[in-house]
Amino acid sequence: MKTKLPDLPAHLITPEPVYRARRQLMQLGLASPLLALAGCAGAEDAGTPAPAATAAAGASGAAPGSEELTRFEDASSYNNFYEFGTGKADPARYAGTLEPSPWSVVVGGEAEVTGTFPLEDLLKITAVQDRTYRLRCVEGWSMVIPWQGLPLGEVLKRFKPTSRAKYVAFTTLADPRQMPGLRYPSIDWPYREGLRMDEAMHPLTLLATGMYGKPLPNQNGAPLRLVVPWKYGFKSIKSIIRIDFTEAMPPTSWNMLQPEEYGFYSNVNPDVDHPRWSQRSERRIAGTASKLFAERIPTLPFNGYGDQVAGLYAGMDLRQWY
Ligand SMILES: Nc1nc2c(c(=O)[nH]1)N[C@H]1C(S)=C(S)[C@@H](COP(=O)(O)O)O[C@H]1N2
Ligand SMILES: [Mo]
Repeated sequence: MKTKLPDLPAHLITPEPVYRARRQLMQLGLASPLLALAGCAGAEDAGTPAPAATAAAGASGAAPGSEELTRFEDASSYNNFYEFGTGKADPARYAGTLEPSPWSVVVGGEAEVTGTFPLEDLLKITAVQDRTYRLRCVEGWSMVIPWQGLPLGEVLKRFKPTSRAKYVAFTTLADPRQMPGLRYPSIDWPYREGLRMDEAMHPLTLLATGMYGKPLPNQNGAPLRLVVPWKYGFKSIKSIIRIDFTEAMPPTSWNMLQPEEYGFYSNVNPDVDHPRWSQRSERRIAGTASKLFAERIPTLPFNGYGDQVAGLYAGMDLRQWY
């Protein structure tokens, strides 16, 4: 059942102590916005700092290179959000026109409870948690981001999916008035993603509402985005307006565009190269490095979360189901 996969440092699998985000923000001179944790009820009591966890992180030896947090400035200025353009700086430059409030999400498909739900109601389902995760883009860069959000599974349970619900499909807003990138047919809008039900219910899967102790910046997918840390970044769909429970595997944007390059599963896998990019290694955008990209580090199977998620794919050929 358990394959031999490297352990992930404890600080990346336990809820991130709030002190760390606070320390980071103090370094940035942003300590005060933390006090305005809108809709972030659970964040303050998510956990007391655990010195043991910090020690374990350093001692595990499994961390390739630095596990420093990516700087907030980098995580919010080097983005992929094609609805605002395909350049890395475009989302930060143009996402000011996105209106994350008021916001509602349509829940449909194979569930007993369906309808249109104001974001505030979704946020009442369960407490916001702190989760620091690696985000690995298929382009070969990665970040370490302290997110705040709701475990997706806790939210989905509330809608009582039926036994026919095998997958969950997610859809991003597609409003040309708010999103200048929709002018270009870079993607068949709206941006779509999907997970198998057990992936969606997995405790690591997060519906993020904030990062670094602040509401999500528009360019990072305000007000609600998915974070699936063991999959390539493009699975982490931004600015979600629709969640559908489906019986069939749902179409997903990158798979529709380039099926040979992007599979449905898209689990981080150094052994399966993207036709245009090797997935063996990555450049971490992190911490105190004076340059944007740190040195190249090896990419880990399932982005380092294999001990928690490899079981979801037991018996599957991961080359075939890339
Ligand atoms: N709606 C939407 N979601 C999206 C994207 C996008 O273009 N549109 N880009 C994806 C890709 S390729 C990555 S790597 C991550 C980047 O998230 P970040 O900008 O918060 O680091 O968002 C993903 N989610
Ligand atoms: Mo990406």
